[in-house]
Amino acid sequence: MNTRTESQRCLQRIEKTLDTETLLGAGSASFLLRLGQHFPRLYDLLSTVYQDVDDFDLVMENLVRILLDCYQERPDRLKKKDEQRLGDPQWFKSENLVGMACYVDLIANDLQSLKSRIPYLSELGISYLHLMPLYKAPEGDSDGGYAVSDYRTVNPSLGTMDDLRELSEALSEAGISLVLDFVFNHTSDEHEWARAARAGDPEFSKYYYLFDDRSMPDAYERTLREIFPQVRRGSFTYLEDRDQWVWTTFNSFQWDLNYSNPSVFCAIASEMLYLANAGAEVLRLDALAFIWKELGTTCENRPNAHKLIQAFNCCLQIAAPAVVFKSEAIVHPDDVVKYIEPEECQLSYNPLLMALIWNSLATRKTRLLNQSLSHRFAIHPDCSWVNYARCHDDIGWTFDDGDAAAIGLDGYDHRLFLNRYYTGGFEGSFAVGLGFQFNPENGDRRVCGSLASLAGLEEALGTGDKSLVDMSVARILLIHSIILSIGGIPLLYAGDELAMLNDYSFQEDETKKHDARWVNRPRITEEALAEAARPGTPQNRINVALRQMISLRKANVVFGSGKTRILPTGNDHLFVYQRVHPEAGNLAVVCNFSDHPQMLDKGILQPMGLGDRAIEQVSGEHLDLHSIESLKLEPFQFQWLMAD
Ligand code: OTU
Repeated sequence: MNTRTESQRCLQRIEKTLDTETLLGAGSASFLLRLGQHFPRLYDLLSTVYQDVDDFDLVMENLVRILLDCYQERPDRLKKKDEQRLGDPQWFKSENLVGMACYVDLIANDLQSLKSRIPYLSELGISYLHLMPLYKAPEGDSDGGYAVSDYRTVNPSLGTMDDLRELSEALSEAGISLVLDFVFNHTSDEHEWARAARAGDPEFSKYYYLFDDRSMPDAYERTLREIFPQVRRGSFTYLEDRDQWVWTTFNSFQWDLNYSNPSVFCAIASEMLYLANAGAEVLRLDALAFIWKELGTTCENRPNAHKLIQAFNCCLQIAAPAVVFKSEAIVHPDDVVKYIEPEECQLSYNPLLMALIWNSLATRKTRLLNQSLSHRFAIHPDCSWVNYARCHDDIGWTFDDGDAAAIGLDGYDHRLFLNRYYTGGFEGSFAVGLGFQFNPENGDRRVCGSLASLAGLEEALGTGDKSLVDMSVARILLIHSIILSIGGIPLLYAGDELAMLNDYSFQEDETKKHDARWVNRPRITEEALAEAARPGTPQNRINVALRQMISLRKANVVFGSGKTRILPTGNDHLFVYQRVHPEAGNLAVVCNFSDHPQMLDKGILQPMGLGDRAIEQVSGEHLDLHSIESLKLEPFQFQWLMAD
């Protein structure tokens, strides 16, 4: 029997047990319709992953019951949103979307007081708000909330689930989409599943990877990458009380879930839909690359990880279709794009653009940026990048060594240089940053620091040299100009709109001092807001210009649904791209990464359809393109050009 008929047979059986008559009467018609539409695919995906499971039909029956329960619990407001989004599936491609990521307790005190920050966010133009994990988590170090002890309970210091629901409604009324983390690779060791496993419960022991001796951990570690080598060497943690080893890719208190067990898939699907029903419009798939383990491989980006993510997406299509996935794959660019499909993740962080912007600032050259993006920027037309320069994490240099080799760079050496450049080991560097997770085995390390400090503002303010301050301001605006215009959802990290510097207070905190990423997670203080509001300060110049760029973006569809073309310039310091839109016309963005003026040959601009006269959108300046031979760009200057 082929899987199509098998799935039909299975669905018919399940529908019989569901009593569809009553369901239709109870307003579940659209659920049944969508179940019929998506069940064959869901069956197909899961049956290949779980082909060795005996009672597979029972797994499917259990899953459909979970989906139905979640659908029935879904608030009417969100069911309306489902219909609305199904009619406008590309809503996230709108120029109107501008994102921010923040910790609830660092931008406000708790969920209640965050409500009073909505006017601030709206006024800045924010329409997509990622609240860092706000769930119940261990006291003390919880990896910034990424060790979840209960997906259905808000961390008591931040409020309650009702507060979260209320906030999501208030955000929605203000036109802001709520983004929540779906931390599904691991739970904290305090999650009730982990506690049960630790107590020897046979069912929950199968939720994790527990080993009685080192033989399997050793076998796996032969091919694993170490993610947090400064926390603990290897990827396993010894549990003294049980005399067992548990798989912990990240911190020792984050236990990896065992997705080879279909009960884990079903249990997590239920938690996922609970978050969807709390009002999340986007779920950020944390550490999604790691969910499938296979001996003899890196246990990252495995084909079955993709199948599982697609299956989770299928569950959303059936029970909460307003919700989209954002991939957090901070991995090799070839692997990043494999998660980006309408049926898998509609959105994805763009870690390559992020890393290459910092590379170009350090080297003043755009060759690697051009070389890489010219063949890597284009993704599925129904999906979108989330472009960011800084986030709550470190910077990893995830460019491709082949792209580096193509312009004569050795990837390994170049990463060593970048790490030195951004962590104080390179004389003359403008950047102030900290190293993160040094691995003595391969010399690898990553970089932490706030956007403003890494771009030179901390150093410049320290010297008091006005020209250095001006340069760092220009660098910071250059970075923002790119993420706002290159195509995709721009995502600011809270505090970057105020050009906040590194926050070293974590070094005094016992629960944080071993994790340098806290240097780039500042508390938004009244002082920082005042500094950015005071005319003439560098923070104010940045804030004012950023606000202006955001409003320009939101006023022109060319920033939304258009297409991007990266253009070679013949000048190693310039980065030029074009946004093409059938109705709005073309936008040409030209960026100078050099600390010297650079000339852009007019021949590059000519085919962009700007005509003889152009307007630079930010300054409003008119340019006569007819009478010039080349366009002059000041150090770190950018221009957004459109036909006059
Ligand atoms: C994510 O990042 C989160 O963004 C981190 O804040 C968490 O600590 C982590 O997962 C665990 O939940 O290691 O340094 O290669 O880079 O998934 C960041 C992918 C991380 C990893 C990424 C991970």
